[in-house]
Amino acid sequence: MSIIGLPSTGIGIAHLPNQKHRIVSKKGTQFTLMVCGESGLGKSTFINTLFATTIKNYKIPEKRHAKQLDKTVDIEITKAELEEKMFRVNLTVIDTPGFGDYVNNRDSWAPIVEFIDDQHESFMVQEQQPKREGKIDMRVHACLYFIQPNGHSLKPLDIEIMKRLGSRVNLIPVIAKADTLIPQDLILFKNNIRQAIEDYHIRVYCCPIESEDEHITKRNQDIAFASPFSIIGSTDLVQRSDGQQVRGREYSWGVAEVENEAHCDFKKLRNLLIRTHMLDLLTTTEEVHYENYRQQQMATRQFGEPKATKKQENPKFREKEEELRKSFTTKVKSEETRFREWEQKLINERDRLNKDLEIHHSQIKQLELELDVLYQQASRSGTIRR
Ligand SMILES: Nc1nc2c(ncn2[C@@H]2O[C@H](COP(=O)(O)OP(=O)(O)OP(=O)(O)O)[C@@H](O)[C@H]2O)c(=O)[nH]1
Ligand SMILES: [Mg+2]
Repeated sequence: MSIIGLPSTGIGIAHLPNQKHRIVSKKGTQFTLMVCGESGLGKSTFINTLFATTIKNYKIPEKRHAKQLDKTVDIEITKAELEEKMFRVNLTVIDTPGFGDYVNNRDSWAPIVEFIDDQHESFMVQEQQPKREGKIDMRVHACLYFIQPNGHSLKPLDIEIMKRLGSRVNLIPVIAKADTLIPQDLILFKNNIRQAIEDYHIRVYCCPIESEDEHITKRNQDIAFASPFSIIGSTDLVQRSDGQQVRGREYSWGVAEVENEAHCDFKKLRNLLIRTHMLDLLTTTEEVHYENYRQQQMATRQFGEPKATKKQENPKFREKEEELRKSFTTKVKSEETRFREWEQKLINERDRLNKDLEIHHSQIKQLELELDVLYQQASRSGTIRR
């Protein structure tokens, strides 16, 4: 991890309201961002894009931070230190494996929810220690939930996961790969998502709007109006028709630009996260989400009592278990069939032997009768005595 000076536009902490700014700037702060959502929606690409566009004066930002772009299989943590006018932000970005890889997707979110709870738990335990300095704080301040750009609305799995996340963390829904939707469809899609969020009572992060400064109120309104934020991710520099090099994705019809507000809301989202609303995200995490967790735990546990380990099942293990159970059942069934066939064979053999026995019995009877007749004839003729 290295200290990286920011360009003059900075991360904006220097513009925060004075009092709060003084408190935070004294110590520097820890800001943790998490991305999650279905597999292949561009979460890892977004992280690379964020680093590449935020830390502008690093010589080769791609080389410094670029994550290998293949399927993310484990929770991955990337850290960077940002500095502006003597103010430090320790930025932590948490990449998570996408859902959608399991036969049974229902619990694929479990490790993510568990991770968020674990950070609250770990902070709470550290607060309960006699020595509270040097606490390690990885509580998630903002969780970006990537929505597939299907043009319809949220899927049942999205709704289920977003509900669970929204009650634990500042949840920020984003529309992935906005370059794949035409502008009219994007507007309709946004409206449908907003409606679903309302209908299903999903709790999402709403930034405060009112301010004494008119410009700030207007800016906040623009940010709030843009949600769910549409994003385009790319670290590639491509050439626009006017010859300018921009970050974006090249198509036969032109270039989809990451930082062009007419193409997507990446810039608004980045501003919200690390410029205009970072402090609000920090305070709501502390005062709302962490406090909720603390109160819930305190209601069921004694002070200092360890958390009851209700181990969440890992979906991968569950699949394996399901596979084993199926193969076991098939084996038992085939053994049972084999046993029944063998039993049937024995019964048939027994019947055959019984029949043979009967035949032999009747033959013996017949022979005895014949013998009797012979005796009678012989005794009549006086030759044989019985
Ligand atoms: N069209 C388009 N493609 C994108 C965008 N962002 C990423 N991609 C592409 O989508 C593919 C998957 O990107 P990743 O960043 O690996 O996706 P992910 O969400 O991290 O996937 P998992 O790690 O499997 O969960 C890559 O080929 C990216 O180049 C985008 O904004 N638009
Ligand atoms: Mg990934």
